[in-house]
Amino acid sequence: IAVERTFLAIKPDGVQRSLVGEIIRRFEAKGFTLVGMKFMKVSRELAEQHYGVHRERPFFQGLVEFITSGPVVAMVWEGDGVIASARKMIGATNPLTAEPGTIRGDYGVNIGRNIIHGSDAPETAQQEVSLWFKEEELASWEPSLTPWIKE
Ligand code: YYY
Ligand code: MG
Repeated sequence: IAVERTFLAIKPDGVQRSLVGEIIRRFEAKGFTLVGMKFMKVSRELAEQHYGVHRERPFFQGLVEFITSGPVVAMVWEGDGVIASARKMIGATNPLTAEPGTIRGDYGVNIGRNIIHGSDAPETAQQEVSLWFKEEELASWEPSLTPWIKE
């Protein structure tokens, strides 16, 4: 069976605040595998597609403005249970209520500046991976540490 994959993006605030290394470090240290990454400006079209489910919400315009306001780090990570686990590591949507120890809980105070995006379910993970990455931009590889990370 195919390995589980999720889409993560360090938002413009995470990049501006120099949290890129710290955030990647957490997922590496956890034992997940990076299979795709790009540093990029997000077009309005991509932002609107990515956040399409929120189109009717009052915060939508501001969210699109924010996500297109500066470069982001778009990534695909692989591993058993990575979708739900990454959401836990990211923490609740509002950083003020996110638990300490989570990325949002440790580094944020405002719902509109919550540092990182992570896919919320298998269907959205698949959609978001293919929205942001072409198949040839993803590199599957077998880390030599695997036997030390899972039995
Ligand atoms: O998946 P997650 O990022 O935790 O939250 P969503 O409910 O999908 O909302 C997407 C995004 O929208 C959120 O990360 C911040 C922003 N947002 C907001 O600015 N104000 C809200 N009341 C809800 C969400
Ligand atoms: Mg969401």
